[in-house]
Amino acid sequence: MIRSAVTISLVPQAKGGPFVFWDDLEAGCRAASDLGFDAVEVFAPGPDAVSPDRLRQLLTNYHLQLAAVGTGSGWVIHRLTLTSADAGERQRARDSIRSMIDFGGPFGAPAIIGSMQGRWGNGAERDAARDQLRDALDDLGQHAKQYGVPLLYEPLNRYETNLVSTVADGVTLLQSLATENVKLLADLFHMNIEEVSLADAVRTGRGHIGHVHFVDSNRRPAGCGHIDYAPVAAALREIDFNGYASAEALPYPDSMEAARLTMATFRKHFRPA
Ligand code: LER
Ligand code: MN
Repeated sequence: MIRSAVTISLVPQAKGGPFVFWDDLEAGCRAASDLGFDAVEVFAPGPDAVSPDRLRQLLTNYHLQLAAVGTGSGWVIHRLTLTSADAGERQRARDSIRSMIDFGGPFGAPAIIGSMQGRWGNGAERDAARDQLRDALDDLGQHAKQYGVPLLYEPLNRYETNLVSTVADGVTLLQSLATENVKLLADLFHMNIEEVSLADAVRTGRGHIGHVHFVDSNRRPAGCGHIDYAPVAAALREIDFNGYASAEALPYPDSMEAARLTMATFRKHFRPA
């Protein structure tokens, strides 16, 4: 069954970014629970921002799962990527992601590699960057295995990376890895920019899609742009996707309303009466 999740950002440097709830983990969990979400996806400044005990207590109190954890603070705060021209930066990027895998893993939550993949150029050669990305995904994917969770790799639109921007290229990348423990994150905002057909792209990702960022064409909450969700939802069911549709969207018009609008669209397509 496809489950619902909503993002909570605890990273002040990410202000203006596509996260529904901000700054206050408990308030975000309470709102998510009140609105009927199954889970929260947490974007934290690092693995020490929230103690595991506190997180467990909040998840228990509000009857929520941890859907996934972001790793992008390594980029947003420290400007690290897995494909930097600088070997020390690449190593620190890997260490930073590994620490987030260790944070989410005990909660059954996979870590997401999105902006931490970086891009080639600026001193980084294209083929070298691709090799570095593959090597890091193999290493970190295997590391995640001990927790029984995959590592999530997210193709991003052309303005955010020049490495992998479509589901098809993501599948090709995954097939070139030694590990089978890396899954794709299909973000409907990025896909709306890059794919010919969202539903066809979902079908191309059969067996590889592990998580969905559920958001509209303009990065507002699902239902506030021009994505036609019916064929996307049908394709996700057709490929037997049973992960999270997680609202990574702008807090438009505000956090609470963004979460409410997302839930209405989620229910319409994934919980029809
Ligand atoms: C970035 O645009 C994005 O979609 C995030 O999920 C990446 O970490
Ligand atoms: Mn995303």
